[in-house]
Amino acid sequence: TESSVKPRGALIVLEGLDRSGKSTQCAKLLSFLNGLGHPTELWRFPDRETSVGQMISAYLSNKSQLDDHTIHLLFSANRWEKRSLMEEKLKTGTTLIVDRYSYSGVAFSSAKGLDIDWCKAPEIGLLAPDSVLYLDISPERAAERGGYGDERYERVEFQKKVADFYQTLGDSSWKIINASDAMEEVEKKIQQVVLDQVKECTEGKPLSLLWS
Ligand code: FDM
Ligand code: MG
Repeated sequence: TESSVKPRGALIVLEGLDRSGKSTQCAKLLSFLNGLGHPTELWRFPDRETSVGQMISAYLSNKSQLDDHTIHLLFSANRWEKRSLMEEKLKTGTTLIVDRYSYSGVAFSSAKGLDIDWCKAPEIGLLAPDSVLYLDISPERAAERGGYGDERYERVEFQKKVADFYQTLGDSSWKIINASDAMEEVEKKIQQVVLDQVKECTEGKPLSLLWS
């Protein structure tokens, strides 16, 4: 039968510690997919452009202090405020590459000592990624890469705890990419995974919801 339904885009999430190379790889992936003619956008969380995002940005740069639960909920709200646009983009055929998502939300807040299930709760009902690519690097190795800036969380001891929570969160569906490899190597591995996923979405893979 004839179908007028446009193939949907894929929701691709990159996760990893600070300095794991996510932002560089996201940019490379964006031009790769666009070059192949796949309509693609690069998003990132926190999205510091919105008013919630500005509160988050002030917190991260130590210009404001917030209770740990409060900032957790702001990070989540920052995803919720983009949820309907995200669904619209995907359903109209745009692939989204997302630099950090709910897994950052849960891993970073849990690493501060908040209960992991409490951290997951406000993420329930957000769109589930089609692929999570985890850029795997040791906290020590990441810290060697040009060092951290001076935002909150950019300390090696804290990043170690975050890495442990990422490990707890990850399941067999995650694609673990060795981020210590040469940049071109990492780039190629990501391209393979993502092309497969884009194809599955084109062939009718349904969208699903977190937390599953
Ligand atoms: N971060 C990011 C969180 O603590 N929770 C979240 O939900 C998200 C999306 O914010 F340290 C942390 C992770 C990082 C900091 O992120 C800023 P970028 O990617 O460096 O802008
Ligand atoms: Mg950072």
